[in-house]
Amino acid sequence: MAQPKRALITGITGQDGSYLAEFLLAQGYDVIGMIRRSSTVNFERIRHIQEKITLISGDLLDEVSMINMLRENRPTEVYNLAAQSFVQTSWAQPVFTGETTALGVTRVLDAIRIVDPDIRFYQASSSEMFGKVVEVPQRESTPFYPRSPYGVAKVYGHWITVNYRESYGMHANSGILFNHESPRRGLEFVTRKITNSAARIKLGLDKELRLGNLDSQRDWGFAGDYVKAMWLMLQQDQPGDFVVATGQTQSVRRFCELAFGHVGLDYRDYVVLDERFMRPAEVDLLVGDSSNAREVLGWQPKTSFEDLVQMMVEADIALLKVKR
Ligand code: NAP
Ligand code: G4F
Repeated sequence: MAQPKRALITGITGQDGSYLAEFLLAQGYDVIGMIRRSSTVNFERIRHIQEKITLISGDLLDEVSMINMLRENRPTEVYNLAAQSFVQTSWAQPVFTGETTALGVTRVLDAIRIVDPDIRFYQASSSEMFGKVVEVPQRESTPFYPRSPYGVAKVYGHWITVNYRESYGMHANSGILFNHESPRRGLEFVTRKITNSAARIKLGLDKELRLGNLDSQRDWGFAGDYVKAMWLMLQQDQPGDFVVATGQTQSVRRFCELAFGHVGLDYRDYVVLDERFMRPAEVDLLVGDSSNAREVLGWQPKTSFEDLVQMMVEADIALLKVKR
C-alpha cells in the first residue's frame, strides 16, 4: 500500500496555516505543524483539527531546530508560511522582520538541502513585493518595487527560493499571493478590523472605528480558496513562480461601505481617520493577473468579494454573541 504523503507546515497557527492543514488532511496527508515556543498556547485556529495533526517545536530563527525536525519526520513537502507578516510592524521592527521573513526562508531551504533536497518546497511570497507598482495588473514578470521592510524581506525570500531551485535543482516554488482574508484573519489587518468593528458597533459594544488610508486598493480573495493553489504548485512536474489573485481590486473605503452596509449602518457615521494608521510609504494599488496559475495549475478563486465581506461580518457577529 502507498505511504500517505507527509507535509510540514511552518506558520500552522496562522490564518493560512490553518486552512492549508485542513485542506491537506482532506487530501489524506500526514500533517506536521511547526510551532514556536510561547508562554501561552496560541492554537485558536487549529483547535478543531489538533487531534489529527502533529505539532513540533521549532523556530525560523533557529536552523538546527528545522534540520532536526526534517530528519525526525521526513516530510515530502514543506510549506513555509511562517513570517512576521504585518506590514505596519515591519517599520517598527525592521531587523526582526528581516531575520524572520527574509533569512528565515534561507534557513528552511538550507535545512532541506542538508537533509533531503528532494523535498518539495513552497514559499509564501507576496504581492507586497510589487509595492509602488510599475505595471497594472501585476504578473510574474512585473519588476518588484517593495515599499516596506516587510516587502523588501519578501523580495529576498522570493529570490533565495529561485536561487535554491537554480543552484541545487530543488523543487522550490514561490507563490506570489495577493491579499487573502477570512474570519480567521488577525484583528490588526484592515479587513478583519473593519468587520469586527462593524459587528461590535451593531451590537452596541463600540462607537467608532479609527482607520488610516481609505483610498488604497487591494485585490482581496478568500484564504480558503488560496491554499489550494499552494498545494497545486507542489504537484507539478516542474517548480515555478505563480501569481495568485482574483484580478479585481477594491478600496478600503468600499470594504467599509459593504461591511457596515451588511448590518444596516453607514460607515461614514462611524469611521474616524487617524494618523497613527497611516504608513510611511504606502502601496496604493494592487491587482493581480493570475493567468499563469489558471492555465498551468487549473486554479481559480471561488468566493466573490461581496461574499467574502458578508462571511467575515457574519462570523464576527456570531463570535461576539457567543462571548457575550
Ligand atoms: P499570519 O496569520 O500572521 O501567520 C504567521 C505565522 O507565522 C503564525 O503561525 C506565526 O506563529 C508564525 N511565525 C512567525 N514568526 C515565526 C518564527 N520565528 N518561527 C516560527 N513561526 C513563526 O499570516 P498569514 O496571513 O497566515 O500568512 C501566511 C504567510 O503568507 C506569511 O508568510 C505571509 O507573509 C504570507 N502572505 C500572506 C498574505 C495574506 O494576504 N494573508 C498574502 C501574501 C503572503 P505565532 O502564531 O506563534 O505567531
Ligand atoms: O490589511 P493590511 O494591513 O494589509 P497589507 O498591508 O496589504 O498586507 C497584507 O497583504 C499582503 C499581500 O499584499 C501580505 F503579504 C501581508 O502579509 C498582509 O497579509 O492593509 C491593507 C491596506 C493598506 O493600504 C493600509 O494602509 O489598508 C490600509 N489601512 C487603512 N487603515 C489600514 C488601516 N491597514 C491596517 N492594518 N489598519 C488600519 O487601520
